[in-house]
Amino acid sequence: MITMKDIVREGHPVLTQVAEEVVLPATEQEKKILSDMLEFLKNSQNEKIAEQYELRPGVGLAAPQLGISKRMMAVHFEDLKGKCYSDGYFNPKIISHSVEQTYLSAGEGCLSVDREVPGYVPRYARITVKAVNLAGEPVKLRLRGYAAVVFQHEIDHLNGVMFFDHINKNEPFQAPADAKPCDIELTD
Ligand code: K3U
Ligand code: NI
Repeated sequence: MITMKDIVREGHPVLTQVAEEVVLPATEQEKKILSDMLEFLKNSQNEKIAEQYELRPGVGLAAPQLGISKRMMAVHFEDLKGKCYSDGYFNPKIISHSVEQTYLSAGEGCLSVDREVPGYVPRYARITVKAVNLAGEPVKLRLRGYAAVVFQHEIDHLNGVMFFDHINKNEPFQAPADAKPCDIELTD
């Protein structure tokens, strides 16, 4: 099973590289890695298992975070409406996105970053992603709000981009123009 000791930390060159496309159909070894990544996320959100193995909770994980420079990512979370996203993806690609941006009001964290980095991370509010899932099926996902943020965080890892690369250095808490946070219910 994957534990925190398998996760590379900032400063490792793989986190700044553009990962290679996976030649599809994926090999059994690639499918096993991706399903282990999904299992890690489930374990990390299970209180008992996380405590036993000292796992930090995560909602997403990308293969470069394991030192593997391939375009594979897994997610495991529920959005604010309770919709569940739990799968692994090969070669995810954002094929369209909104002009409107959003951000998480508490900023973002990363399992490869052992420190708090304060500031808003501007993200597209809505994206459409094409990928092949763990079952080998081509999928087209229309994502908004929190789900869009999680996928953009993970796809960034496949492009060698870290969340703090997006934070405004001079004004870290300056909200992107016309953007609303996606984790707070706004009444008007
Ligand atoms: O955002 C996290 C979380 C964990 C449990 C419950 C609710 C939220 C933990 S940080 C996280 O999951 C990163 C994982 C990473 F770095 F390995 F990719 C992904 C992330 C996506 C979007 C926003 C913040 C963090
Ligand atoms: Ni991350």
